[in-house]
Amino acid sequence: MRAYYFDNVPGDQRLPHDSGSSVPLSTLKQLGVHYWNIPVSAGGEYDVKDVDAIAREREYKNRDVINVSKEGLGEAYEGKIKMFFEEHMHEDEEIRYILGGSGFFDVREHPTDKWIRIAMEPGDMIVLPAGIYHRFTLDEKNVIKALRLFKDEPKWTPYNRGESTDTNPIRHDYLHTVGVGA
Ligand code: KMT
Ligand code: NI
Repeated sequence: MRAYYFDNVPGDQRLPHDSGSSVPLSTLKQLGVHYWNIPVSAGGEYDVKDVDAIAREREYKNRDVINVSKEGLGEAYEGKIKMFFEEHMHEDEEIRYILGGSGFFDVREHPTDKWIRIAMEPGDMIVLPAGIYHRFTLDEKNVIKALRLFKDEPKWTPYNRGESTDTNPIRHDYLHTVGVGA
């Protein structure tokens, strides 16, 4: 994993858009983003006990696997790719553990509103807190496979950023948690 400020240069979302300015884990932590590395072998194997330990501690009772690629998503591919890259929030955490391929999660820094790009590779596990504005894109390899963890029912409804998300109570709670207030 490497995190850096997005360069804001117009062009293909799949390019790195690396401004050259790295973002430390401590900054991500302040934004409520959690990160772990649990190694994944070249064959895609990992130690399930390590994932179970995090799942137990954080009460993620369920999990499934998503394959974001043309093959994995079929008809839904173009629509999903577009939806993932719209700036949005969720009313629950978004937890992803990368098993194969790679891609970028962009999260909004608060209060600067700068994009931080998080380059994810196999072994990287991330928790985006409920209420954070974010988006996702594949990189130029066009494939990522991830384990998704969730508490009960998956609540991944994306709420695109706008007036109604700015007043969403979960967003409000998030801003209080990061300590800058709404
Ligand atoms: C999401 O909700 O943005 C995704 O599931 C993206 C693909 S998982 C790396
Ligand atoms: Ni999301």
